[in-house]
Amino acid sequence: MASATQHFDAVVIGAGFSGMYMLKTLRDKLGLKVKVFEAGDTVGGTWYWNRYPGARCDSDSYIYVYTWDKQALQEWQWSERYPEQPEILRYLEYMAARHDLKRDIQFGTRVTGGEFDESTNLWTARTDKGDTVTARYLISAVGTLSTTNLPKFKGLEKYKGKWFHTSTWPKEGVDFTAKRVAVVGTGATAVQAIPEIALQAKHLTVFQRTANYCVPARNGKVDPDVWKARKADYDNIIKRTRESFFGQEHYFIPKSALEATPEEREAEFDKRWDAGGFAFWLANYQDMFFSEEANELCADYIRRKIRKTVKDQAIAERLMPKGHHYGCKRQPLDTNYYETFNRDNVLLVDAKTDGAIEEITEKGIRAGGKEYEFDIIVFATGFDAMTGPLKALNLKGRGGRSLDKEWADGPHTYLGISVAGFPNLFTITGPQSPSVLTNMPVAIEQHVEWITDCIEHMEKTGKKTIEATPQAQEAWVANVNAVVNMTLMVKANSWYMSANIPGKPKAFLPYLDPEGVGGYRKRCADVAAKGYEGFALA
Ligand code: NA7
Repeated sequence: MASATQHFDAVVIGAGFSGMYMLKTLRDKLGLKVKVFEAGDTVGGTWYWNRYPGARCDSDSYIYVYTWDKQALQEWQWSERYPEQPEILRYLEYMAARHDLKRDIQFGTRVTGGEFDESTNLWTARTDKGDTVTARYLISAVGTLSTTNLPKFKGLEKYKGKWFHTSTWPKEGVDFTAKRVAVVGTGATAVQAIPEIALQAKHLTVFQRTANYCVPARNGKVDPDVWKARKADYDNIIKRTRESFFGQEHYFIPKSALEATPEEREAEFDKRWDAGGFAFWLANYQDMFFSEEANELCADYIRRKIRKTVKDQAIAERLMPKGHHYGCKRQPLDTNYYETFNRDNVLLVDAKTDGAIEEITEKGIRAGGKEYEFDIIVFATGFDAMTGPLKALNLKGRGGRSLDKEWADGPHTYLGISVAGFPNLFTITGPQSPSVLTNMPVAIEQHVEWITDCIEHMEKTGKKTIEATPQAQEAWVANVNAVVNMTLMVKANSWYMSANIPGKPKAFLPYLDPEGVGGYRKRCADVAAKGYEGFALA
């Protein structure tokens, strides 16, 4: 409902993991008047929208939680090693109810614009429902993977069947029974969805542009004794994950893969493969992300696993990643992914050997000169990651500057939290912060707590504005690039490198701190301790 302009101390955009906690701290810790706008019709963010079959978190459930409600940590019980989408949504509903968050969240409302007024030092935010509100602080909690990437396939408008994108999945689900289905994409999402869809569909065709390195998730029930021990140890778990490299309890082998004997290496690889999850990716030899030779040893191990799992060696060959390094794109976790290609009702169409997608036709997809007919097409083609959701807010800072123009060659931020020329704007898990390279709740809590302390400081000292200085911002951008340039990650055509969207300026989107998320936490704390070094306060 459109209403007269209302004023708040802070406006938060988004009610997923980030926005909910931001509301909690600003309202209940600092006593501010806060308004949250959320496009979905309940809390959840990523977990509200991504309802495709097989959707689950790739972090272990015991660390995929808020750590600030100690009672909830004891009370809430995850049912499996990796929480499934409906269960995460139930968890977030439970937390929203425990802390009475919904009363300050306006659902079904998307923020469509915002301007900073230099004469009043206030932000004005507008929504698609006609709201206009003002606030001193504007906080984006829009998530990193929330702007859908639907590639501009020629002919999609002609297609007579049904099509869906995994990131905006219908609430009522999709019935694949007796249907001929296509899945386009083989990223982390598709790797979760493909085995599930194959079980239901009459026939499934997978369109692969780049073969991925998948490692087994090894989901399942967790031993109740393990749960008990974890619950008793939560204080230490929290400390360890906060100080860790990736916000997970994974630690590199402090040795080069090249120093190990072949037998020793194989045993270490086996251990991580058998453990499942991100261990193979994030707890491997420490030079895996730096040395092509070390990396190739990991890549070769996975290729051998694919060869063993997939019966038809011609298909195995197509599924084997070649020409890009292991681990430099987001690691997909698989549950029967490679096994799915042994099924009679599954066909792989590989862009490199069978031909790339040329167009969508009335009846299906034409690739490599051949038309494939489908009742349903599922696009698992990912997101305009990290910068996409922020640009979509149409924010105007000092002098009417827009993020679009300021970020013409990629993001420019200070610490991934603040943008020069956009006073009192904070971006939770923004570009150039560790965010997607970590277990998200760890990164989110660190940002929310830092922003809360910063706003408390502003309120106590009577400061009206805080903004990154252009110098600090450019030094940060240089730092982000200098670190990642030492790794193999820059060579990948990944969404981390903005390479998944034609025309998107090539830039590394997150931040890889040399000391991990723990090191980044210290850096941010240090900035605050030095009176917000690199920021201008007025
Ligand atoms: P991703 O990881 O971006 O994967 C998208 C997939 O779609 C990937 O296999 C792409 O191939 C493929 N793709 C993208 N555009 C096209 C076109 N135009 N034609 C054919 N194939 C295409 O997205 P996900 O949703 O799987 O994962 C995103 C994150 O969500 C994930 O990393 C987790 O953090 C959660 P490509 O490899 O680019 O050749």
